[in-house]
Amino acid sequence: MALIDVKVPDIGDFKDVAVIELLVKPGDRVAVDQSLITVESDKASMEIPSSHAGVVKELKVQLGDKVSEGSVVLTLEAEGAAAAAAPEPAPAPVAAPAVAAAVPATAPAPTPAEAPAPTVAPAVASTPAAPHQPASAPVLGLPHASPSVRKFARELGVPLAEVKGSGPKGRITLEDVQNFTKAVMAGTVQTQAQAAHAPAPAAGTGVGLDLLPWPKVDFAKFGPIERKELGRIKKISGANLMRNAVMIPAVTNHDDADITELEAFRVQLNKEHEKSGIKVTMLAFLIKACVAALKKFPEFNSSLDGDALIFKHYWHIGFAADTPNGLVVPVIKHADQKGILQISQEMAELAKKAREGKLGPADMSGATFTISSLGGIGGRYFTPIINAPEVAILGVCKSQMEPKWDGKQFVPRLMLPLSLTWDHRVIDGAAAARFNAYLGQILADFRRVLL
Ligand code: CAO
Repeated sequence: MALIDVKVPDIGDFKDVAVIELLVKPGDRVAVDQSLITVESDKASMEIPSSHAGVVKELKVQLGDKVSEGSVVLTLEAEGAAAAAAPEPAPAPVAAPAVAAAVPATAPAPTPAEAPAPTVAPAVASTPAAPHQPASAPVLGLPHASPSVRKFARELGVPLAEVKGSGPKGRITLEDVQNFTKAVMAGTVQTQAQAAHAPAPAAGTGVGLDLLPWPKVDFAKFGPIERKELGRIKKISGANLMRNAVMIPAVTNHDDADITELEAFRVQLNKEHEKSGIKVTMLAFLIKACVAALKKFPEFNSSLDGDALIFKHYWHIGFAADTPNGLVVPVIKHADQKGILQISQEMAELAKKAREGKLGPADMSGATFTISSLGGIGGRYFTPIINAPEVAILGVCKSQMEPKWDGKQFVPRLMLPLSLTWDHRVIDGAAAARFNAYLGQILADFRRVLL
């Protein structure tokens, strides 16, 4: 094994720059171009890459040492071709530090008060310093932080450019990243990516909703009152509903489906299965019909992931259930693989569990689409709120006999009101209208489910 001295390569005009970070220690195995130390002048910081691959034997610098081109950083037990060859270090890597690029040679160096010292080290700590750039191409505005802080930020997904540094010359410290993360979690700070997905600001204002404070009224002034805390489910679902209502650009399409024949079939089915104890309601047919529509229009069975869509190749249908404690959404898993009777039976079991407050997290997770049926209660149409991260929800109201023109005369038809709410970031109005129309066709002639 050959011992090699790894030296500071050509770093332009900079001499006697301070070592501010040691990125490796004796015993570490390093690759060619892996960053070994960070040095900092009064204008920039940069990482010094390794010229060889091997195992670190001894560090020749300490924090605070001043180094220049040619200073020995460490000795390395070289591996591979370098070990067999002469132990002379390789010439300065192409990845010479870009410190010169940060401050154009002809431009006067900005004072700390004018501009924060730019950090020219690359965003990825394990990547060597950026190639030497022409002095006319300044790389300003990159976050000023050590590689370990940048690595930490990267692991947490923290956009460093948005973190305010509290260290010398605005340097971003580990604590700055931690504090930023806490603030985002607490909702007191929003990242630019979050803001991009947040609702548009009110007219004439900057970023954010800029809403009036909630009205504070002393109700007791007007009559007797009683205060009751919200139940656990209401508290949890309230926060979710609020987020979904505010963050999703939702649109609702209303339509009607002719279920005259389907209702007759349902009544017939219930007569045949009277003894089995299974009761088939319209909701079971709706679940099956929705699966068919979701298969035809897959974006309705997707979720947004940043700028991408995740298409799910499974069809788990949630259904809103009204319970004494509040609204819950149990999920029929793999509804595509189940028949009407099995779906009806599972729905009855889940609805019973829901009313008894016995649903577990597994019963309520994994939905790809939700149906909220008020059919057993009444109403015409409503605008259900999408259950994020799903992208659409179907609201159903009570069916009614209505006169329909068949071309020659008015005939009584049983019409089911449908209200489809969809996320306009994912779905367009035309697709929503087609989805409803297709759903209507299936409900009007359920044989189409087989197609
Ligand atoms: N049109 C006309 N009648 C309907 C119907 C419809 N669209 N849907 C159901 N019905 C009838 C049923 O056939 C049943 O009639 P019978 O008692 O004569 O047999 C009756 O209404 C009651 O049905 P159901 O509500 O017990 O059964 P379901 O399968 O339709 O619904 C469940 C089950 C759990 C979804 C329902 O009980 C429930 O909780 N619905 C409320 C959902 C809700 O709150 N949504 C709003 C969310 S937003 O706040």
